[in-house]
Amino acid sequence: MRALIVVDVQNDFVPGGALPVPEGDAVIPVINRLMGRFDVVVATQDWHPATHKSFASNHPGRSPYEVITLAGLEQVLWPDHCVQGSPGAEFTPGLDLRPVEAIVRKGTDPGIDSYSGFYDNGRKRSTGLAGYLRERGVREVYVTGLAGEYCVFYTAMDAAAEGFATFVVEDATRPLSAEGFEKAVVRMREQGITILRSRDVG
Ligand code: VGL
Ligand code: ZN
Repeated sequence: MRALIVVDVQNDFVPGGALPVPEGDAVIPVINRLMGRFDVVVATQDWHPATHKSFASNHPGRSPYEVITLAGLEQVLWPDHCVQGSPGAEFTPGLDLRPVEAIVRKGTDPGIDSYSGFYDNGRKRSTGLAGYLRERGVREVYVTGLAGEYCVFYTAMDAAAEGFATFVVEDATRPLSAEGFEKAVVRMREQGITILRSRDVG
């Protein structure tokens, strides 16, 4: 069985949102077309309380994109985004949610960020996604969505570490920065992750 993981295709991550990924909306039709080819489709949803410590606004005197130490880890400070219940946290209206069987919300602990759909950034708390996928008989995982060098990258790395054969569909993701994504691709390949185009998904 193989699963499609749709990472964080939410209003705040597409142009017009609070933390827009350039061309982020371009992934939507590609993902919609892929969904029908998978046994299981799951989506992740960045879902922060307004008090979240990844928000620069919760650190007086700090600005977005500064880097601090949070829970012992390097933390980029972000503009407020994907606040629980806000329009920016909703999936983009163009994303076809009908085939999505499970939605994993992450980033709910105000004290730590959670880029991966599997674990928080400190690897302290599991979302249960790996167990869910295993129980569904999944062995191959295809990762898509936003942003390429953050939540897609961390989700793919954890999927591989959990023993899933892992693929990243490059035209079904977009990064915040091209250079950041190039580095992420090097690390993903080292981890045995395959980067492929949607037309090459059998
Ligand atoms: C993301 C930064 C902060 C992502 C989420 O979805 O890649 N990036 N929160
Ligand atoms: Zn976030």
